[in-house]
Amino acid sequence: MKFNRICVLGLGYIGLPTASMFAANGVKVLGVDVNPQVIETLQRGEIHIYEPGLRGLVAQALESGNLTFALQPEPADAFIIAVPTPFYADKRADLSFVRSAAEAILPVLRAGSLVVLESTSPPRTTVDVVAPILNRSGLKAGEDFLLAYSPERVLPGQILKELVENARVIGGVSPASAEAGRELYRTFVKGEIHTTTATTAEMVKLMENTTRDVNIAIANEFARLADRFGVDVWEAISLANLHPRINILRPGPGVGGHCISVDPWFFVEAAPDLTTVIYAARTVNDSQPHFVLQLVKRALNDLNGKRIAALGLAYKPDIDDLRESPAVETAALLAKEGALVRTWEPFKPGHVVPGTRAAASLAEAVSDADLILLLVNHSQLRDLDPLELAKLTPARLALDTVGAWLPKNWEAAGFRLFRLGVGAPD
Ligand code: SAJ
Repeated sequence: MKFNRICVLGLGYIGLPTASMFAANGVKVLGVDVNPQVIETLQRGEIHIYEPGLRGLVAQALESGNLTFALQPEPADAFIIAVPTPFYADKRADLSFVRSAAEAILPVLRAGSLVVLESTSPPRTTVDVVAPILNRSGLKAGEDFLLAYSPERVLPGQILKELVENARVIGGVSPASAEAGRELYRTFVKGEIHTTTATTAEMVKLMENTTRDVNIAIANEFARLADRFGVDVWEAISLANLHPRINILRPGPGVGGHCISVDPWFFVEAAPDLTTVIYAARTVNDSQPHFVLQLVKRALNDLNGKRIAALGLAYKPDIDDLRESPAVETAALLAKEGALVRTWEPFKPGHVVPGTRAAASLAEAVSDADLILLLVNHSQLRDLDPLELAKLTPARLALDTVGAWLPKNWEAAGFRLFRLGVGAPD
């Protein structure tokens, strides 16, 4: 099958790199987004999201003349849906963006076209939600047009590399649909491409992120146990990981981001009777900011009026993404409990968490603090010299929730260092 012209719906963290990658590899691409501001920004040659290398790739795609933008799709050989699938407050999947993307394709769908859903979705979404919408065209999925599911699996911060190198799974509603998907992505994917059914491919994606969530939950539970039993969890994990078949992940203030803290709920919603472990893991990870709150209370006795410098707000190290961040939640919880919290996020200095104040610099954040709280393992925070920091702050208490700081260095600089997952020894 020949793909001369494709349409990518949704120009966020996945859609924009994907559209640009196809365009840079010689395919005519129409990038579609319902947000006029996004389209205007891109048409001006700017980009609205941060991802290393993305600006250059978009510029290259625009220069080639292959990438254009619009608010509505047009007829194409293939359509890729890469819109968000967030969840509602009660954790049910919000498929409204997937539905409206499918509805936008409806008027321009032609016999023989391929439609690929990339958005992370609950099991059976391609078959039970997308196919019925597209079938309203009078054409039938898997017979008159091709329909497949191919999960994005790229790691934020490394999207451009992983988009090309990662193995890719393409699940079709028919074998021909999966095969067409393989040909489409072969345009730029260097990793292996495996074909299967649409629902299998949906499950693969959810299983990957759920496994990571469960593994982080067990690490967090080990941290709580170590705290109770007077053990250093970081030492215990590194010793356990010497075993050839054990790889315990890192405890921390919780699990954030738009993927791992969201996707396991799709399984729970779809089959609540079968998801005991998955539900328990979500509960542990979601309650981890409350565990940190208890640690801060223990270090300061009483939170009321205490000044806390909260360092880092991103959901993980060395990125600027604050979505579902446990660091943000922890800062807000502390403020709610009466602490005076000043935050410092080096990747988003102006960002204000409700109830707290955003410092314009590290020095400002710590200038009158009673306690320094490390919430994200950003390289620049991990590498802070406690001797230098001691000159900037009256605080002599510090709490490390990510296993970044070496106790002997901090103690030598005059700090009492508390650490998540480290109980008081006998
Ligand atoms: N985290 C820990 N301990 C660890 C590892 C991570 O607490 O040992 C926390 C992080 O701090 C962060 C959260 O987990 O808050 C998630 O971070 P992550 O680096 O594990 O994953 P994401 O959400 O940035 O990206 C994941 C990736 N999935 C897997 O590694 C299985 C990525 O490949 C997916 O493409 C992405 O989700 C997605 O879009 O679904």
